[in-house]
Amino acid sequence: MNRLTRGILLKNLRAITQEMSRFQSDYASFKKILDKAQNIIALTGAGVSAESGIPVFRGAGGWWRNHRATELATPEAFQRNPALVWEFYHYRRNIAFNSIPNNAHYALALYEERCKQEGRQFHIITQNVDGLHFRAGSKEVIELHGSLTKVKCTKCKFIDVNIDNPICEALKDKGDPIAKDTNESQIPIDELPKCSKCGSLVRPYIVWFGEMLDPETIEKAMSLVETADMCIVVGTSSVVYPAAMFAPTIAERGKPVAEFNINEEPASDDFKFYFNGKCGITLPKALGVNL
Ligand code: BV8
Ligand code: ZN
Repeated sequence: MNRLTRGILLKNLRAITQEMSRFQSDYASFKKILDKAQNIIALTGAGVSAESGIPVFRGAGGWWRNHRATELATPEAFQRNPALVWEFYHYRRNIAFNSIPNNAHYALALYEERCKQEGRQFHIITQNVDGLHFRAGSKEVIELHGSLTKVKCTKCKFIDVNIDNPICEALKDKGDPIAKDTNESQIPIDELPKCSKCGSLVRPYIVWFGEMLDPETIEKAMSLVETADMCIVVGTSSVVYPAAMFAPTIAERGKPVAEFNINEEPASDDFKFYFNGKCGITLPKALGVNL
């Protein structure tokens, strides 16, 4: 091979590896900084549960019948047709309760354990409502948007844990995500799930779009954001507020943020590390946990 071709080949190879490394940080340098951090936050989104088979919120996974998931996750939708929204949440409860945590969940739970032994703080702030972090063994978890395992009474506001599946007889075998013809739901309102205290209609204990987050929850999350000296962002499109502002706030304070996503590009140039790939693979490697 003559010198010219070799030169061109080498230049191209350098460009490709440059491009690749633009979106693949060095695990060793990340680990060095991570193991010195004292107050670590892991901010997770639907992507952390994707390898457990739970559909993500946007893109193809974000549809149910011919509704966008984000249209059904609103108080207006529940007001208009509580049965349809309950069919959607029955579908989501059914998937979540029949899914198991994946290596990304377990890696976070093991790293929390390690931090506890080393006297360091490690908290998960999740946008997810599937409960898989708890099921993987994580203890310090803030569920920003509520949980599919709970219901809230529309009248007396009683919040109850309820993992019955189906949650009521009328929802048995309902919630088929493909059935296009049943755009509305025919279940009579008095057959929908009821409050164990006052017998009124209950709703999923979920923060819907346009609803305020629970003040205590947001306060706890914000105080962790203010003291964090390291943040890992796993499997989120970073478009939903206020969760989407946590990692940039930490980056603005000059603290390292590491993003784990399958996307081509990092969500923000201010993030110090970016690990491209399925988080079930990249996260255990980056946290140095053996599963
Ligand atoms: C609020 C519960 C104050 C539902 C959710 C106009 C009017 C009203 C409000 C607003 C408005 N404009 C803006 C707002 C605020 C609004 C908002 O942010 N809207 C966005 C869409 C612009 N926020 C709110 O309404 C919040 N409340 O602000 O109160 C207020 C009140 C009134 C008016 C103004 C302000 C409440 C937000 C909570 C909504 N509820 N969940 C349910 O789950 O049923 S949020 C919902 O989206 C889910 O929780 C989900 O987790 C979350 C975020 O999505 P992601 O988790 O990021 O998931 P997504 O699918 O988007 O991305 C997945 C990512 O994973 C992708 O990047 C993908 O590449 C990656 N991935 C996939 N597989 C893998 C992977 N990565 C790694 N490995 C893999 N294997
Ligand atoms: Zn009640």
